[in-house]
Amino acid sequence: RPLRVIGVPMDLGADRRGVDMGPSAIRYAGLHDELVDLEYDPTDVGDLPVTHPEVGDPDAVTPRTGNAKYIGEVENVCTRLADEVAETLADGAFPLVLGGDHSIAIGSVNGSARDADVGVVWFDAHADFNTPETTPSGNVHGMPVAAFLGEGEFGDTDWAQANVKPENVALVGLRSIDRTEREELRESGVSVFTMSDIDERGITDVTEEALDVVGEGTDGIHVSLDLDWLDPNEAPGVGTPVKGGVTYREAHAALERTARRDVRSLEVVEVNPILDRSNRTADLAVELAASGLGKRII
Ligand code: DIR
Ligand code: MN
Ligand code: MN
Ligand code: MN
Repeated sequence: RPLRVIGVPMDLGADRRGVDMGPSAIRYAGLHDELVDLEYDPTDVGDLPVTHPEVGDPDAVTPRTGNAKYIGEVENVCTRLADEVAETLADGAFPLVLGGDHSIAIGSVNGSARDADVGVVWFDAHADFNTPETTPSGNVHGMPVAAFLGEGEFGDTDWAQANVKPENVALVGLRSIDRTEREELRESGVSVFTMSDIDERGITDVTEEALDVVGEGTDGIHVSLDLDWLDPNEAPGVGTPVKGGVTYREAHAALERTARRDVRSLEVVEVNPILDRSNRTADLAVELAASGLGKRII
């Protein structure tokens, strides 16, 4: 099975610098060998170019729109990423995208959904459902789900909105939602599974329902894995840790269930090696990607 690794060293969508080193850290954690063990035929296409804030005058390079920081640069990178992902699929290969902050998902989802009806399962502590109108931080990594669904200002653009129905989107493991995004999320038609749901029903039950939702009537599933989904004790190398996340076993169980479905594309994001301890969050990203790609014990 041909697979393409696409690195996106984006950190302009988040406040904490260092997540641009995520793709390197994940590669260093042994991604290639793991993919070969899984009997994929991986080609690493390298990293997409991303500007650094230190280069020139940030406001000149990346004009703001409303209250979204670096939105111009996010648009450029996501447009290129969408092309890369769509081309990978058209060539019959599986796209594995390495972030970078979660703003890149706008590109991954657009690429995955270019020639197909796609559902999206979103493993995250956060809802990522802010818009430039509602965001308390201005950080685009808090907006990708709203963006690819064309909420708010994103609906006026041609690069953000994707061919994805809110009814085919499920957010799993949430425990941090801004007051401003909560109302929009409730009205959106997106399925939300909080940590409380996981406490009450267990991870396999919740994951199966989420996968049913995103798979219903679609040609395939895009899997978006934000490492801050896990408890910070397990995944300390993330920019916005929130306590009370899923355990190591729950994370593997969810991705193993996911792998049984029609997974079309996968991204792992928000690994921040500067905040990590001995690259353990990148190690975890490789392990969980492997589970999501079908790794089994026997
Ligand atoms: C917050 C944080 N909701 C924001 N979002 C994060 O800035 O909009 N998403 N960290 O992953
Ligand atoms: Mn950078
Ligand atoms: Mn996120
Ligand atoms: Mn998050």
